[in-house]
Amino acid sequence: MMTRFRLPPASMFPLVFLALFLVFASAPARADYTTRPEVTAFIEEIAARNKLDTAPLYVALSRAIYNQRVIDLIQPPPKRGVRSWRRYRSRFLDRLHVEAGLEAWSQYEHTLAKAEKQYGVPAEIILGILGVETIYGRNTGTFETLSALTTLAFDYPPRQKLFRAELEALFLLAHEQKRDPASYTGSFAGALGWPQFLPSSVRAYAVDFDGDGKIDFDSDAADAIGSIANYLRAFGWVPGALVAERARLEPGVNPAPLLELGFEPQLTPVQVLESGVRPLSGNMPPGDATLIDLDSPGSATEYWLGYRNFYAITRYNHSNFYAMAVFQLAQALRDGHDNPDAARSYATPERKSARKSAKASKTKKAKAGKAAKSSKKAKSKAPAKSAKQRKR
Ligand SMILES: [Ca+2]
Repeated sequence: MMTRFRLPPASMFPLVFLALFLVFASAPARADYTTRPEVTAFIEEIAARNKLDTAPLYVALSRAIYNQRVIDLIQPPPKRGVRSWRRYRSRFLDRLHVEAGLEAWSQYEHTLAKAEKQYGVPAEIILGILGVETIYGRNTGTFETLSALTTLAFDYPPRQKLFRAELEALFLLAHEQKRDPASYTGSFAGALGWPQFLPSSVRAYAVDFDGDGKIDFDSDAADAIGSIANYLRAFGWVPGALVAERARLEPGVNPAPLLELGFEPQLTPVQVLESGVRPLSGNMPPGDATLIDLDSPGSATEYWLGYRNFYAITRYNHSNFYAMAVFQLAQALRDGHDNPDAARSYATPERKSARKSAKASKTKKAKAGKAAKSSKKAKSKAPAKSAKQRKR
């Protein structure tokens, strides 16, 4: 085992020293961002725009440290895997999220009720977002926000505009909150605390919901709850209206032009029906809708109609998968809250159905009839659930 520690032959020394020199020579250049002209220009610009002193900005940015992991995480994977709604859903619709969500519901019942009353956003939707974002404060992220945002603002050109704006917002937030800009932690992309607001969203939409005189996303669930409700309301949440429901396409309908319309509901109820889309419930609610497709390899595409409130959830994260996971986790929590026995059975449907389908495919020929029966049963459950949702 001594070979591991054997010194390189003498002829290798110059190369070793060259390598070490390169490592140490490049490190300080990265370590101090304020040696870079684009960083000093940024400091002068935001100081002038916001009437801030430049000195604390220089101090803060000289302490920001390049983080390679932030760059690795922000980049899209080199081989983009096939998107799978089923796989995505199973990350959030599991026992952990449902149980933690019900626990949070009982723990923060009064705050959730107050938020629902004030902003019209149901408790389960707020909990759905908190669950998908951080499992109720358990995974708020350990990245030092100043360094993460500085890395993205100056060493990730594709998104530099967004992240320079967020870095500016972080300085303003720290100034307003009388905090050290280096005292914030969160996700690799600069999202903060329980609800994972970017600094600009904290400044625009966060509320001090427990009235203790400060906004605290690190340990104060009440501020997170009130701020999520305020955010959704600001993005058009309609109290008492539907979020989304399953739909089917009439035979021969090409969904592509409808899907191209994007996130924002633009189709009137009449246009939805004329284009050959049918809500499984049979009736179109008032208000505009958009068609949503949820693809999973090896399964038929699920179609849904998303309404204004679904759109509001996509403003939190611009993704149909995200908004649908929030909505379905919310439904599971509502079911579990209203009927604790249902919660126990709901907590593991993914595993149950996965076991069922694995079994069914193994003995596909022998039990073809039985498998068809069970999948029919699973399908017939969906409209029943959305009917329940509609009542709310
Ligand atoms: Ca507070």
